[in-house]
Amino acid sequence: MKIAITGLSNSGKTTVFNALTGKDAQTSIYPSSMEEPHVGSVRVNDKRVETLSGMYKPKKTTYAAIVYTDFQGLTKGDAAHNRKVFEFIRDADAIVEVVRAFKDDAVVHPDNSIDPVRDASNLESELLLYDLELVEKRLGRMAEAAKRGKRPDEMEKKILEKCKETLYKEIPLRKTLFTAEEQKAMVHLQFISIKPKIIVINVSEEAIGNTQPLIEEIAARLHFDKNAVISLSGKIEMEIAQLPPGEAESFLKDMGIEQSALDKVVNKGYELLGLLTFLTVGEDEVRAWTITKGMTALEAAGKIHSDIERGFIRAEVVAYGDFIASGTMAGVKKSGLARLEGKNYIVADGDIINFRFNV
Ligand SMILES: Nc1nc2c(ncn2[C@@H]2O[C@H](COP(=O)(O)OP(=O)(O)OP(=O)(O)O)[C@@H](O)[C@H]2O)c(=O)[nH]1
Ligand SMILES: [Mg+2]
Repeated sequence: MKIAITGLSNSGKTTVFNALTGKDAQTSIYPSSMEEPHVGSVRVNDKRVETLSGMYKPKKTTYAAIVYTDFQGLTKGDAAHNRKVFEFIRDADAIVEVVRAFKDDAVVHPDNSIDPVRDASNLESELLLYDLELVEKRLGRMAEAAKRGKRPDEMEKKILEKCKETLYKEIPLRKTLFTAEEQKAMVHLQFISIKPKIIVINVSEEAIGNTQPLIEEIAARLHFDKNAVISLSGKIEMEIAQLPPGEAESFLKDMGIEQSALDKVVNKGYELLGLLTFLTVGEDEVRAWTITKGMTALEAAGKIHSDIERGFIRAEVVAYGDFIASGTMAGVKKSGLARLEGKNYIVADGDIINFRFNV
C-alpha cells in the first residue's frame, strides 16, 4: 500500500513522515523545495505474524509494508504548482493530509494564521480543482477528436460527464458511487479526489488530550467522514519514533497517547481502503499479504505469484484463531477445522492459506 503525505507548506508533513517511518528527513521553518519526494517503507506491525513466526521459526519473516511519500506542500490558488505535486502522488492508494493546528510563532504559516478548518477546506478545494481540470482537458480532447471524425469512447465520456457534474457541486469523487464497471474504466484517469483521504490534525503537545471538538468541527464543516480524521502531535510522535520500542511504549503512556501515530494511520488506512491480511506459513517463510476485502482465493493466489493463480487447484484454509487454539497444523486438521476451498472462496482476514497448484 502506498500512502502519500500532503498538506500546506510548514504544516508538519516531513515531521509526520519521520514519525511514521522512523526516518530523519530534514524539517525546517522554511518551505522546502525538494525535487524528489522522501520515500520510506514501514512494516505493518501484526501480532499474528509475530506469533506464527515464533511457532514456525522460519528462515524469513515478512510483514506487510506501507510505503510513505512526502513532497513539497500544496499552495492555495497555485494550480500550476499543485499540479506538479499531484503528479507525484497519482499512483498513491491513499492520501494522508496534514493540517496544522499547532501554534509556534517561529514557524510561518503560508496564510499567516492558524485555522485548521480553513486549511482543510482549502486543501479539499485544490484536490477538486485538479480533478476538474483533468476532466475538462479530457472532455475537450474528446470533442476535438470528434470533430476530426473520431468516435468517442462512450463509457469514458459518460464517466467524465458524471465526474464533472459531481466536481462542479464541490463533491469529491471519493464520495461518489461508481459501478464496478465504471471503476474499472476509470483507473487510468488517476483522479486525486477519488483517493481515500485521512486528515491528520497536527496539534500542539498541550492539546493532545483535547482534540475531539476540533475533529468534530472539521468533519462537520467539510462534510467529511469523522472516522477519517485523526489528531496527533507531529513533534512528539517524531521523537517517539526515534526511541527503542520498549521505551516508546512507556513514553506514549506517560503522554496519555493511546495509540502511536503509526498504528493510527495504518489502522485507518486499512479500514478506509477496505484491506485485509491473509497469511502463509512454512519453514522457509511466514508472511503477511495485503489484499482488498471481497477478493477471491484465486485473486489472492495471484498476489503471491501469477503461476499459483494460473495453476490454482485448491486453497487449504485455516482461520488464524482456529490454528492458535489447536496449536499445530496437524491438530487443526484432526479437529476438522482446515477447509479445502475453491477459487471463488472469499478470503477472510487472518486466513492462513496454503495454495495447491500445478503448472
Ligand atoms: N511546535 C510544533 N512544531 C512543529 C510540529 N510539527 C512540525 N513542527 C515544526 O514546523 C516546522 C515545519 O515542519 P516540517 O515537518 O518541515 O513541515 P513541512 O510541512 O514538511 O514543510 P514543507 O516541506 O516546507 O512544506 C518545523 O520547524 C517543525 O519542527 C508540532 O507538532 N509542533
Ligand atoms: Mg517537508
